[in-house]
Amino acid sequence: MNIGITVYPTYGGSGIVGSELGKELAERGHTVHFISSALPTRLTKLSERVRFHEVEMMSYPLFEHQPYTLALATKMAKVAETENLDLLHVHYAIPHSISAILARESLKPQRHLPVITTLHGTDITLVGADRSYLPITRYGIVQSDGVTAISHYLKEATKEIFQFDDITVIPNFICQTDYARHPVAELRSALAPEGEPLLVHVSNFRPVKRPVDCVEILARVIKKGISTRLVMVGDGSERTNVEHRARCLGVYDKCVFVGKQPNIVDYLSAADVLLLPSEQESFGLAALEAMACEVPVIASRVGGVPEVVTDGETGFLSEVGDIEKMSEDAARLLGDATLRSEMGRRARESAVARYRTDLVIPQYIEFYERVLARSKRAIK
Ligand code: GMT
Repeated sequence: MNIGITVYPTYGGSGIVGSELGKELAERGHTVHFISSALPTRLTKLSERVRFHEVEMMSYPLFEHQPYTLALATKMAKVAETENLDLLHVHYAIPHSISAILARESLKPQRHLPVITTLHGTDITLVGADRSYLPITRYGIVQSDGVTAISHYLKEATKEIFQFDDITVIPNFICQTDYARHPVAELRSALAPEGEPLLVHVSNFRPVKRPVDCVEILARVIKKGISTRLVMVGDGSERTNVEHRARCLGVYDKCVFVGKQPNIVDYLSAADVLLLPSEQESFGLAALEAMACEVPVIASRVGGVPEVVTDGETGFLSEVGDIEKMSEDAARLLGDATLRSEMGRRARESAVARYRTDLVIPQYIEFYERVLARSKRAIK
């Protein structure tokens, strides 16, 4: 198949999933055309089967804001024609599904170009549910030729908010060979010079991730007499608040802020426990990546997280903001190497058994085939 994929190219789970999906499809013989405002961060290697088409924006004095949605639609239609795309697969409903539908409509006189939308979370729960965006988000979803969601929770949330339920759940995935714990002795001793076990947090530091809770947990764990450090991977609007709170709590020297990192697996391989205290999480890709690297997860019992992390088996779940319970769980894990490695082993087993690429990627391919067959039948 010739597949057009659109993602947000910057940091964020949906961009990672869309990019990794494209690479996996290419490995299975399909040709993938990424259509985006910039080269997605995970797309380090382009090839004959993985191509990139940049959306160019025309600046004009009349345009106070450049109309990206229209520029994207124009590019999608152009690539669809020149590269003979079989379908467009967009990740994140707003504005990608709207652009794809516009592209499809503009090509209608010539042919039908099926549009598939994958919902990732905040496109529904935050953006889509904002009253001002609700009707247009609903339109994008309803008008798509196929819709997938990355968790059962998200499917239910979409049903409730948009009264639309023709949604196929295809979960996020990990490549079990790329995401595996490996020796990182040098990094480990740089992060934990006294050999102490490490807490890690990986996110885009947006308020929804509640990264400040991580330093609150760190301070409480240290107070319980456990020697540890917290590695903060990523960057975003909350970082200054996190640093400020760490200073107030007197634990700033126990935190290592490493910013955005391309080699997440190295940091996970150096870590002992992942903290994911999010306010909302429709899946929790960071949890899955950690589990694949044998790192047990301490997370909020929210959204799709309980589908990924089994409480008491592969990590511990708590109510949002319950930093006391999260600290107790963290202290328990950090203070007990046997429990940690037992949970880490089960976490890896569970991640691989349920979310490995050779289980999930075929689900996307079958879904594409189903949508294509349905579209062909509708045209006849
Ligand atoms: O929250 C983020 O990190 C970004 C956001 C996105 O769409 O890029 O993530 C959402 O999609 C991820 C990939 O499917 C999920 O793992 C995250 O749980 C989801 N984030 C939220 O629901 C808050």
